[in-house]
Amino acid sequence: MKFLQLATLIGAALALPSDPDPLSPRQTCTSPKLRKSWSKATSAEKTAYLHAAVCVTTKSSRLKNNANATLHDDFAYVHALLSSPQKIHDFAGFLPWHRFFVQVYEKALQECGYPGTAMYWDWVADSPAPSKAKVWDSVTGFGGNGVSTGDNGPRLRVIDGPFKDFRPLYWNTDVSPHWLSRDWLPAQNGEPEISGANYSPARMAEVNAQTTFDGFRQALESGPHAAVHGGVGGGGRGLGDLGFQNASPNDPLFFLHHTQVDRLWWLWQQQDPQTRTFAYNGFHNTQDGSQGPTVMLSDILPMAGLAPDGIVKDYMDVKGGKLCYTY
Ligand SMILES: [Cu+2]
Repeated sequence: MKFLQLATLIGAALALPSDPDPLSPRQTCTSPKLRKSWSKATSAEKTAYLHAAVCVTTKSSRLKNNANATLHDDFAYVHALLSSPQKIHDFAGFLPWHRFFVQVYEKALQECGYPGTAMYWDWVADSPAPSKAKVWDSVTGFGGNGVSTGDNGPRLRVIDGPFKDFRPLYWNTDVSPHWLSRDWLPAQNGEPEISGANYSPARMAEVNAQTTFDGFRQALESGPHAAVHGGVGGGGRGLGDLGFQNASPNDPLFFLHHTQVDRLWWLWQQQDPQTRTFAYNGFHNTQDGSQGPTVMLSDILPMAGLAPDGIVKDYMDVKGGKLCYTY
């Protein structure tokens, strides 16, 4: 009896609110989960990931704004919705927002029975020959380049791999069902296909040389990040989902691309964790192109109903706030 009373008292003392004031001290993260490179994962791990990623394309929508939408479609819809007007790209919020977005997708995979964590495509390592990357494997990957099949409008259809029969619903926020598409940029002027020269180790070293958060963000977003989108998705031709910003999450590879972007930010933070983990600066976008207000760690990260909105400060430290992982 005495023990029970004591246990009850201790229990009451430990019963902290489950979701304290978001600006209060961070939750602890004692065993961060490791996020792996696709090229280093085992076949079993890759199979489990792909199985869950296919499951996400069959689960029903959380947003319920279209009867034919799936949970995967929700990701493309929310990303497009928050891009016009622009709330998630072309300013400091790009990095924490996409970190949050990857985490929401990682949870969706886990709700589909996946026991692992988000994985990344290390396109810096693969930049000399991007078309040889393991992510394109037709069995233990996402399938390869699209081809002209005549049944996909102008878009090039992905015809192998687990997503060959996947039909994303949206293009922008418009209902526009189509087959998943890719349109690799060819090798040219002696440089690798898929725009590989633009995310080489040398290019990435230039990005890493940036010493301010927003300098780094801008160099990464408009440099290697954009080059991968364009390289896989057809650049200005835009005949592949990943190549058009407001359709890009249609391609499940988007999340491996953005986990890599997230990892590169983490690597930059790790060069000087004391000053860089919470380094956040720059200005908000405005619709007329003028300079908006200064960004703050207390800014909201909107998720438009796909998940409860977040706050920037909870997405700066991969081992704090709402996060608990490492690379
Ligand atoms: Cu984006």
